[in-house]
Amino acid sequence: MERTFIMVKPDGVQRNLVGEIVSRFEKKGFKLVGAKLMTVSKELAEQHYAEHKERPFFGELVDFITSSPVFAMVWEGENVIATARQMMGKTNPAEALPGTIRGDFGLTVGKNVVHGSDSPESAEREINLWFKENEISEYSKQVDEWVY
Ligand code: RTP
Ligand code: MG
Repeated sequence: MERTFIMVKPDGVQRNLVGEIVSRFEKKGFKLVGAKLMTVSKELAEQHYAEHKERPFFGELVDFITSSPVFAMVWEGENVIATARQMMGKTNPAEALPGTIRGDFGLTVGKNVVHGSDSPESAEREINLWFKENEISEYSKQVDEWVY
């Protein structure tokens, strides 16, 4: 079953949106297999956003993500990587459709509430970067047979 890395960014935690965001993925039918509130080190932030290190906003991005705790999660389900990206909406909240997380709650490109892996390769890299093996729980739910 596919897994993805989702993170409520510092603005989302500060604005009390953790429950709302968890709830959306839960209600969709995805399974939460890992979660933790954590303060991000500069090293982890730089590794996470390594693909953007030549971009002019890289410094700001690292400063922002380390400025206050984030809520890091691993979600599991069929096609969860692409579907979670749809549920998050476009990077720029001004372009994100109503009904998406960024469309409903995001304010600016920098403060766009949530992060989600953008491909199977990113998902694998990010899950391994953020979570130890013993922080992820494999389990079955009664509801599974109703979902798939
Ligand atoms: P994310 O990685 O956070 O899930 O967002 P994304 O895939 O939709 O967007 P990405 O291109 O990976 O950019 C990562 C984050 O960098 C910030 N950003 N700022 N100032 C700018 O022009 C700019 N462009 C991107 C955003 O916070 C974006 O989420
Ligand atoms: Mg990205």
